[in-house]
Amino acid sequence: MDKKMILENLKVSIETWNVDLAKKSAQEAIDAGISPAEAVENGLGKGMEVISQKFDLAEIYLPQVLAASTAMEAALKIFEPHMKGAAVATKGTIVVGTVFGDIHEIGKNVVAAMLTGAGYKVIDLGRDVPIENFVESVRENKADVVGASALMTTTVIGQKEILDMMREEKVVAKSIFGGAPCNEEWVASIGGDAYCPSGAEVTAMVDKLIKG
Ligand code: B12
Repeated sequence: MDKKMILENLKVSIETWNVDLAKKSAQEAIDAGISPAEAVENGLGKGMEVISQKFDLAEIYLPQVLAASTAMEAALKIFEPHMKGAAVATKGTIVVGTVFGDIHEIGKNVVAAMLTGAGYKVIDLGRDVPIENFVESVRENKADVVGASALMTTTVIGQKEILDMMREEKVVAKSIFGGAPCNEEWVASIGGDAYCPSGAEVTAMVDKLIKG
């Protein structure tokens, strides 16, 4: 099967919340030498965009979004060992998590896997993480970078609260943010260092942040 077809099948597997197709196509992608970043960017992620549009138009409802997420997670599990590479963590330490009140974690998981694969020590705090836990973890682990995901307009404020608390407690690290309601203007307005729109770009962006 050619590369284009495999990417199309990955997309379709999410659109149709077909776990078996997601797993099968993920394995085919690996066998065909498609990188996990490309599979997410041009396959699985495209399927999730369709799900998102249909949800917006009320053509589908939450159970279908959840089913699509399950298919996405099943595919990511298959890619995971291939994202971990020969990671001897020497490049730096990054704390990541999804902010308090927000249970969306797929994007954050993609980012964590990409960074781990690139040789960073990633401390993944999970989802729905209290602000103080981000700050505490950065301090304890002497992290170089803090990264926070927020997927809702109601929770994106958590990204600002992390920076506010770090300033208050004089905890110093570079910061990078992402998620649907987040953009460059928002990150600039809260005094963050970088906005990252996708997992495909995160490694280069974090490399740049650390090099100063
Ligand atoms: C899948 C999904 C869910 C799944 C989540 C499953 C899971 N395990 O994560 C489920 C079904 C559980 C869910 C629940 C809800 N959801 Co929802 N969900 C989505 C959906 C369709 C896709 C998100 C996703 O996984 N995308 C795929 C990943 C790969 O992409 P991504 O998240 O954008 O991440 C990439 C980049 O953004 C970036 N990135 C993201 N974070 C970070 C962080 C860092 C540090 C960096 C560097 C980069 C980075 O890199 C990632 C990888 O490429 C979005 C739509 C959207 N436009 O995002 C709605 C969406 C986010 N959900 C929404 C809502 C309203 C909800 C619910 C409140 C629904 C409800 N009524 O219960 C609940 C949330 C409850 C809560 N307290 O959190 C709304 C939010 C609206 C708003 N207020 O802003 C959205 C926008 C849908 C919509 N258009 O209405 N959801």
